[in-house]
Amino acid sequence: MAVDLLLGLQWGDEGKGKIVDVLTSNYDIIARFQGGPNAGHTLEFDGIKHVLHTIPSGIFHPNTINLVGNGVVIDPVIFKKELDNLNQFDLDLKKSLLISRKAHIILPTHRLLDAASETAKGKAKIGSTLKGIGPTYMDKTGRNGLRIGDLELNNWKEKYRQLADKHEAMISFYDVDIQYNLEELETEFFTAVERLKELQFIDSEEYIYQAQQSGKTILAEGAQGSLLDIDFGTYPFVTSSNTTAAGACTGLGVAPNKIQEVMGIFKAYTTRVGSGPFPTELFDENGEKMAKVGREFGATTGRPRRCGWLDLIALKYAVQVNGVTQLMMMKGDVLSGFEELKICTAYTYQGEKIQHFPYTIEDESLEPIYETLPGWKEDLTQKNKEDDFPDNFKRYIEYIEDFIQVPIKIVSVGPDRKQTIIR
Ligand code: 2SA
Ligand code: MG
Repeated sequence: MAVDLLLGLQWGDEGKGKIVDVLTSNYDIIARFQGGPNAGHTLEFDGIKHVLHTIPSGIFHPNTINLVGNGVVIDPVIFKKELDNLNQFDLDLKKSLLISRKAHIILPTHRLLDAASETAKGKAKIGSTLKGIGPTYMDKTGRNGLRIGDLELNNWKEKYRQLADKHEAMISFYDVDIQYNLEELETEFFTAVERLKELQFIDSEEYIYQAQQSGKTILAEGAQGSLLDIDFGTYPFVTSSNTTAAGACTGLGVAPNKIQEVMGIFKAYTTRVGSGPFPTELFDENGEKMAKVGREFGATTGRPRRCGWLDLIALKYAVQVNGVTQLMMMKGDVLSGFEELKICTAYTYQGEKIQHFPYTIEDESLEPIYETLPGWKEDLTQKNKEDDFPDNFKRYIEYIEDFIQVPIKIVSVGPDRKQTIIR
């Protein structure tokens, strides 16, 4: 059987958690392939909100296997907290949650290094989530990392010590004032590692292969968004993993010709949390309204998200890089009550009109060119079929489909599982 992908097409927070949760019943396995506790995937059902960071969003479905793939970076401390939060549910995590032996581990000193690096950068900081993501991937590609499988070896604490000592030397190199008590952090870390060891560590690429051979259905769940991809995002204001479709191949060990549907999620407007360029960003009451109605706060850090109009040049770029076969539009309900809506359909760049995503969008000369569409007043959150949508909302959807040339298969009109219209 083939593997389907579900990816965010903007700067993250498109609503991946909700859609995975809605789609889970179609799949046997939900697998995360990159990122780590920087992610915040929000699920809402029975009137309660749940935020997941490293654990895949299929975890609330009793018959689904949830796999944390080799491309993910795991902080045992945060992972343990997530497990503790799941205690209130009757879940058999020893069976339903599997971890790749090849996934890399975030050490407490990785988090400190993240903070030191950001502090040293001052105004030029990336606006990272301070979860140690960048330093951990640096150790992975630098061939120094500690992996989940190492925890099964007798000498893993020696490996740990070597790496942590190196990090301490690096922290002092940064010449910034970072206060920490490593002993306390390590006690917490070692306790969390023991909890993690109660779960199943597996050779996940073999597991995924055998699952495919036996006809199981697999959904790869992306984290962050395409514009935060280490190669194709707005570098250096990106995360440190490949968030795009190719990342699912390397982050799980799935062959490219085994990928079938590539589902791309986008918000009906745009948000970004952290630093970096954002051409359609709004600094007026329209942006404030999106932030307020859309409750746009970081699900991991609580930071307010920047808001702006939908950028179809950026969206088309993400669709191209990922090979998106179907789109899902989230949070159209947030745009109710706007007199008119702007959509970016081109940029002026160095004096010329362009319709592609250039090398850098940080260029001062880059300005969005907008089309204006009429807004709608009606509340969408109670609509349960497309026929009931206001005409101008239908027009908004059709405009996007025409421009991108990929069908929008799901329209979400609210955070709950039930507020999902399949087309
Ligand atoms: P990092 O921590 O090294 O990955 O940060 C690098 C950049 O990537 C951005 N980033 C994110 N952007 C949106 N959502 C993310 N997850 C959380 C959420 C974020 C939060 O769901 O709301 O709570 O603040 C996420 N994770 C990383 C980050 O802002 C940097 O720009
Ligand atoms: Mg999020």
